[in-house]
Amino acid sequence: MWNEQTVQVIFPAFNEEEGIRRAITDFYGTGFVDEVIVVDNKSTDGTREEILATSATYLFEEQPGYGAALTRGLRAATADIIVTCEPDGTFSAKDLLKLLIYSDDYDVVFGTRTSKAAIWSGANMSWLLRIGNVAVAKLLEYLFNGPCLTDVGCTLKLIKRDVLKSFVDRLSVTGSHFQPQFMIMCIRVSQKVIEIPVEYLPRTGVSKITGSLSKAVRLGCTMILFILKTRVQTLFPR
Ligand SMILES: Nc1nc2c(ncn2[C@@H]2O[C@H](COP(=O)(O)OP(=O)(O)OP(=O)(O)O)[C@@H](O)[C@H]2O)c(=O)[nH]1
Ligand SMILES: [Mg+2]
Repeated sequence: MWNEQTVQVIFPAFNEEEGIRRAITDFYGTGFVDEVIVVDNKSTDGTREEILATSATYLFEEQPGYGAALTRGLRAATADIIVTCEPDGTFSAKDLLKLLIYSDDYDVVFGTRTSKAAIWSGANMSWLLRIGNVAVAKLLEYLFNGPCLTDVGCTLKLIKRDVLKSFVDRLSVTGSHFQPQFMIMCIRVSQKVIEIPVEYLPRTGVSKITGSLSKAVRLGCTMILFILKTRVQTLFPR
């Protein structure tokens, strides 16, 4: 609970057996979380067993993809405050408090992993990945008249239920470029959106999205095309 409001944390999980239990325990350990919901995206390792050994709620998502898993969790969420995160050790449960404090004044709080001082040694945030993230975030910021944005891939975000419910049924990106669509929808429905720096730690387990340079570049291009296409579509509403 935070100021009389219920708090749920959603983790998308695809083969995260190494870090999932620790992530669940850490978030419950903050004392602010009423429920952790983990969306198992057809994991083939021991992720399911690890989740079931905790008090987290287990959901199964058949459709593969980072966006599909997150969307499933967001549609199931019922709390006043909903937080999304990854169970791969890259985020610190301590940062939940930062997001909650901002939620007193904002509807949506985006984390950013591109603040140099908060990037831990060994974290997967190369110079190129950092600059690429900032550049794509600036494109989104300027085209959609958003707040200062410096990251388009950070899963650690907070959103109030009323804002989420106004667009959750329209989320359609099932793949790894889910975040720009989520961010655009937030910016379009609320003036009270802010981005804050969060800690970015080394990963536990195997990287699935930005671990290789070619995958990261391809994802960056997909995000740019998505942002441009969405901006054009907003000029000609159906
Ligand atoms: N890639 C991928 N991730 C999924 C899927 N379903 C759920 N996830 C989860 O989504 C999160 C993002 O994937 P990551 O592999 O951590 O990708 P990333 O955060 O861009 O980069 P690294 O943390 O450096 O690997 C993780 O928690 C995954 O377990 C899926 O189908 N594909
Ligand atoms: Mg990750």
